[in-house]
Amino acid sequence: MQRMNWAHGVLEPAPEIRETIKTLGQLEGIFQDASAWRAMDPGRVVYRVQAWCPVVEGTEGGLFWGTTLVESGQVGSEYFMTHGHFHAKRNRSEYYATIEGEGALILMDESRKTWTEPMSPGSVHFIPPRIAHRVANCGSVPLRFVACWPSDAGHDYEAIRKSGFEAQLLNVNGEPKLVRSRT
Ligand code: PAN
Ligand code: ZN
Repeated sequence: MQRMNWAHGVLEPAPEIRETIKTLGQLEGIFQDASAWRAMDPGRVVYRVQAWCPVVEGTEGGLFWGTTLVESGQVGSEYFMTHGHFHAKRNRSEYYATIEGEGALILMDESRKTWTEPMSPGSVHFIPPRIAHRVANCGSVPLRFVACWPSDAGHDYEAIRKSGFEAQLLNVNGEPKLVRSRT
């Protein structure tokens, strides 16, 4: 058994809880405005993930539980966001549920069609099979959400590193707007 602190949206530290931090420096090529990215502190934390993986990664039939905290911020006009991925086993799905903050779940299918679902405290999101997913924080406080995904889903980050998402979530006159990078 593990314990969630629901008020803070975090798992209580325990030897079984894996914690990772992603800094701007580790997210090269992810944000659209490369010169804005270069001008920022590479050590600045963009998001933190906790994962409880009670079975060995790759095991069929198990589930993992995680929390993510995306800091508030922008690279140029693009909101701070997670790297984003397809699941390596493309037919594996996932739930996200928001605890605190305001943002958007950005989804993209294999034909690169991209859309968003607004995230706010209490929103629960089903990420269907074969859909790439990432989360942007559009607010002024950290965006915290929990996730539950199959232990054999795996993560394909390479597809996103190579081709990105079809559209970026930008701050346009103070409002989040999905702007297509290609026609
Ligand atoms: C989540 C994500 C987490 C961090 O647990 O892994 O929010 O995002 P990236 O993995 O894109 O860096 C999940 O979707 N697991 O499958
Ligand atoms: Zn996922």
